[in-house]
Amino acid sequence: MDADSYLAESSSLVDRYLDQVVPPASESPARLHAAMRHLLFPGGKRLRPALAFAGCEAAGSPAERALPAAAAVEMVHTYSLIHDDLPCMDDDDERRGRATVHVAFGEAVAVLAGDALLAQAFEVLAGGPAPADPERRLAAVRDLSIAAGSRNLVGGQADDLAFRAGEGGAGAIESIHQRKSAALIAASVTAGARLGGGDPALLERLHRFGEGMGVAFQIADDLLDREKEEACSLVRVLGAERARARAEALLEEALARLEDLGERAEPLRELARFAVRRNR
Ligand code: GRG
Repeated sequence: MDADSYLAESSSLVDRYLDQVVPPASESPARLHAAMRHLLFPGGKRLRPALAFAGCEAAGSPAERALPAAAAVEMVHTYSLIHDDLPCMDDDDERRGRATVHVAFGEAVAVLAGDALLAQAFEVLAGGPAPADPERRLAAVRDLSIAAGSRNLVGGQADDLAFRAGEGGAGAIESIHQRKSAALIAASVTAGARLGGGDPALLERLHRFGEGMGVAFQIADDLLDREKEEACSLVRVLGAERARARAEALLEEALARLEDLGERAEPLRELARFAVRRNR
């Protein structure tokens, strides 16, 4: 099992499911539904769904059981990308190799498409057809709400927008990475493991694994995107070499959290190595 084939399988599994649960572009309001689908398909690497499947397997269950979690985390991620690209935030024209949603559909529709994806992610997680006891569903809904809220994704984005180079060092930057990207990564793993029946001790370990690999993933993203010259980037304050070393150290710590889990955690290990050492 290598990360590329796991990601490819995860994509086809989650894409079929997403296609069923996200309203068709033919359904009214058609322009809104087309906008919701615009960035969702064909999508990106589908790393977060893959992490939900791998979390489920680490808990000893077949990956399919995590489908509602896998779809929900990708919907939240896609909403965050749509809003991040808006003129009032990063003002980007291109994402995932195509026009951003506000460029293709206008700003108001892009805001609404993001809003709808966020809301419907919770509908999918709470109500999808795969079997899981209601308490586990509820806990997964709570994990995802916490990751998406003002203490994590939205708050991290707020601090990122306000961040000025020179006003914060590596610690402040890692705190933003932690909230803006690692929290959703960690919630992807734990929501999948919850639907897979993971016990509290495993969930705690997986959460810490996800947080560490999530920060390392964001550092890798900054290394890939060096020409953007982001203010909130560890590469800017530490230089590329030390930033890469920090990402590797975080990866090793994260992998240590999976010790003793044997073969069933192999997909998580492979995905973590991919996320930190990738070139895309
Ligand atoms: C607007 C609430 C709100 C949040 C925005 C997602 C985000 C926060 C900003 C986008 C820019 C960015 C660098 C975010 C950090 C997370 C990250 C590296 C996103 C890109 O994730 P990938 O590489 O993308 O998994 P694909 O397209 O492959 O899914």
